Amino acid sequence: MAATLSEMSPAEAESVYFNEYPPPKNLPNHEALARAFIDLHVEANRRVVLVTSGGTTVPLEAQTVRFIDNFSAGTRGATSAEYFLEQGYAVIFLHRQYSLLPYSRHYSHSTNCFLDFMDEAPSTSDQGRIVVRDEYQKEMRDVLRKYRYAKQNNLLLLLPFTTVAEYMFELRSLAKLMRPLGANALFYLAAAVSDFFIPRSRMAEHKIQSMEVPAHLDKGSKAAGQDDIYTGENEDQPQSQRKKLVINLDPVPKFLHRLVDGWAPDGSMVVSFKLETDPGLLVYKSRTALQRYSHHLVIGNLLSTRKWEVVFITPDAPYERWIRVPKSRRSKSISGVEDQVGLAEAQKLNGSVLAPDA
Ligand code: 9Z3
Repeated sequence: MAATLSEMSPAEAESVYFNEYPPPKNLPNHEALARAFIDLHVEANRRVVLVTSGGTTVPLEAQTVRFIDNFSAGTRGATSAEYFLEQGYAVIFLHRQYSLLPYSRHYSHSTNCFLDFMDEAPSTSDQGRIVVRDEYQKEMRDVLRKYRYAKQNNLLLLLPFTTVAEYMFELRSLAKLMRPLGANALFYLAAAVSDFFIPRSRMAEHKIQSMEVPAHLDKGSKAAGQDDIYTGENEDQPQSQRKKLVINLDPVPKFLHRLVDGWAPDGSMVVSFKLETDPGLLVYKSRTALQRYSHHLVIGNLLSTRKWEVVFITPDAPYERWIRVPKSRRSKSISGVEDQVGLAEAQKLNGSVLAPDA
């Protein structure tokens, strides 16, 4: 039996994985944008952070109708990106398409529709003109100014991904392109990356069918192994006898190893996140990740408390440090978006500075 990717060395798994997929269509364009962005900031001797944000998907079909998604709204990544910009970093924001973005996140959340911030101008001369409601003027002006500043000074590059394979290709390319930055590069990996996937070789080409189709019409709608559990004959059969779908997923290779050891520039800093739901596992899993990949920091968080508390796991003392937003500050901001712990937020609360050379 052929070895699975998780049984191979990281370098071997890399070559098998990346050979199995065609590179994403947008990759050359994203690489060109990133190259120009990085050149600009190398020239300015500015620190550049790659922030990853949002969840990756795992398609069940090559022509994808169904997919498995990973939890993440993109709040952590988008919020942290704003703080990094405030600290003087240029930000490459590698995000799940349509997830929250820096600055616009204040007004784009579904419970926070931008229309609620607008009104028709009250004066007769301005009648019909749309304006921002008085109570939101100050906050929106502040957000707008920061957004404009980042845009006009070319400090924020937005690059979208959807699938876990796209994410991997983008991460690898961007890390390699960031090499000229050396110690001015920081990786802040907040994206929620799928742990399991269907290898391309086992993926159905077309939409997986829940009922048998005549063999001469079937151009590849079978999930690998689906025949084994087929119980139905045709559409007239009782519901209980229609086809089941059993999905058999392989572990996604852990490319953090390759990022730290191969792709990222020497001297750069790598921060990863660990998401758990069982409080008893969080510190153990975060510490294991740090030991396994030998990077600089793992920020652990629990699904249920992620907006208020995180734990920093570091290779040196203090090894484990909890950072909590005080109860009094767990209020909603004026725009209705909850504040949450981000890296820079943590810096403010603790007076520590996290930078590549810190
Ligand atoms: C996180 O733990 C993020 O903090 C959240 C943020 C996804 C919880 P939201 O976007 O949520 O604010 O709604 N990310 C998980 C990072 C992850 O999946 N890490 C992988 C791993 O540990 C790869 S580095 O294996």
